[in-house]
Amino acid sequence: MASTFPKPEEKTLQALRDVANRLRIHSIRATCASGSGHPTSCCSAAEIMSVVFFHAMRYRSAEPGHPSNDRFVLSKGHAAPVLYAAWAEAGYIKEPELLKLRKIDCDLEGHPTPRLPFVDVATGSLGQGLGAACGMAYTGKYFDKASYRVYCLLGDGESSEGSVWEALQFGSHYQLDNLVAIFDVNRLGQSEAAPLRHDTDIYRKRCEAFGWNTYVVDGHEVEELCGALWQASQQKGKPTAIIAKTFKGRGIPGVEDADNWHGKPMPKDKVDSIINTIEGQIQTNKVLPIQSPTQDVPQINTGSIKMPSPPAFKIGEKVATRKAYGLALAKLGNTNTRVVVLDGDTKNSTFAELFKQAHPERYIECYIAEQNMVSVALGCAARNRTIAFASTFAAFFTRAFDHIRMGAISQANINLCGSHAGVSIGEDGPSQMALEDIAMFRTIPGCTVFYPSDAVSTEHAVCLAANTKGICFIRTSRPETPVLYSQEEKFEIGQAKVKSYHLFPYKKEACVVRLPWSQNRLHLKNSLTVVCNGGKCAILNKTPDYPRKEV
Ligand SMILES: Cc1ncc(C[n+]2csc(CCOP(=O)(O)OP(=O)(O)O)c2C)c(N)n1
Repeated sequence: MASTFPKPEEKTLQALRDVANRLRIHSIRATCASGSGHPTSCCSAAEIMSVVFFHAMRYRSAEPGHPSNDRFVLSKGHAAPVLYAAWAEAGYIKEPELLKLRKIDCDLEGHPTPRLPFVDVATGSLGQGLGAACGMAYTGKYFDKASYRVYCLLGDGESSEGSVWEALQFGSHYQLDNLVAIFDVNRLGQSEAAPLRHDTDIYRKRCEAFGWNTYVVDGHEVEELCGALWQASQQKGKPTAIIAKTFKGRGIPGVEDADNWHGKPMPKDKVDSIINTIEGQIQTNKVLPIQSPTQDVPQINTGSIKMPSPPAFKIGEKVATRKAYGLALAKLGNTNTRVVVLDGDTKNSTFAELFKQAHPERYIECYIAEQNMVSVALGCAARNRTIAFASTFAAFFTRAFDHIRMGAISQANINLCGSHAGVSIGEDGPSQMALEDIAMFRTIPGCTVFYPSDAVSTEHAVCLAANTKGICFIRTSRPETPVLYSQEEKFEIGQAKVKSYHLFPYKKEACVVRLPWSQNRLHLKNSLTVVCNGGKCAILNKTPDYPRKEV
């Protein structure tokens, strides 16, 4: 530690210890009342939470979603009760509410979701919080150019997830010195010890190798935590990792550091004596002042975005929909400076590069780490700070399915574009061919799926996606295809257009029809039912003949 660290006064340190013990008590009581939850995972993190929330972070406790506030991401989402307890200590949640944890009519869910204004991204599927925190830190540093900082708490067991290391790589590559990752190294996972147990030196070496400014501390010593967080605030050009050695179930006699206590509330007949023991260590009721944030976040507009001009394509002209996507993004970027684009080293295939050429300062290269790219997009879009579009081959989004699923639980507004859809990429072979993607995205609650059939409808899809809440998926194709629509054509979500259809004999009882817009089920005037997966559709009804019809 540098000698200039302004050591807090002893009474402040004691107050931080006391807050930590109150966080333990709240977590134990709440999980006991709900009969489920993870009190031991909360207890290991109590001092970390106390120091982060009541010493390091700057925020308005009455306005948890304020854009100038520092952000906190609880990546180990199962420790939600300690997060709720911190907001109760900060005065935002009323203490009795904590006892409604996990009840059907209470927003204090078992794992945090943005139903709560102090939660930016849902967590609970481990390994995803740091990627989102990277997106928030990138947005703070490069788009908002504001002084808010981002804190992320991870479990040690959680750090076995590869996506954690994708995020660590991203954080140092982009020099996110406004980002702090805190590893709660309590030795234990769910069913056994985490692989590195308490070997904090290996964590340190790994984080340093990933380019992070790294400190190892005793995670139950508030002074050490204050020191490491102060050091982090002084760092330029590197994110900070704090490896905090802790004990799971800290403070609970007979449970601390013991196996088989993960995800178990304390037995009801033992709770009073456990709480008495912890209360016995509390010396003060001192309320610590919370530092206010610097209000330097710019005013922005992320609603009602319009294209500056109609599509410039001519009917019959051959344009790949993937290229139309890139052209549309570049155009959209001209009208709104909060449009940002991410891609996973495929920008010359997805044509996201056309946006990069037009607006290089708003393009984020995420390299070949699709899970992290989705999480970074979620972080960028949190608090509606940006309108984020992220692209790769549609096939590769399938490996980020869980991140996309969590994005829906996060109520996120992000736009994903998958190129090289379907068999039309032919010679590249099946590894590059997106076949399952459309089914995958259609399982995501609230997701809008666009499968445009030409350049004009692609441009409209981009603009509609930018204005549509929830996750949007735009599916583009590699080959050049003829433009079908005029500049004036209007498009709406949920409305299919039948530009023309040609029924060709396929089998006696089925035909093939081409439709311009993705639609599940279409009842044509002549009462044929069409089931469509993208542009090619099968007619299910038996048809006596095979009409051709232009509409
Ligand atoms: C991706 C994923 N896999 C598995 C789980 C189930 N799970 C919940 S908590 C946990 C153990 C987490 O251990 P650690 O990260 O060390 O956190 P601790 O509770 O020890 O603080 C597991 C396996 C999960 N929530 N997410």
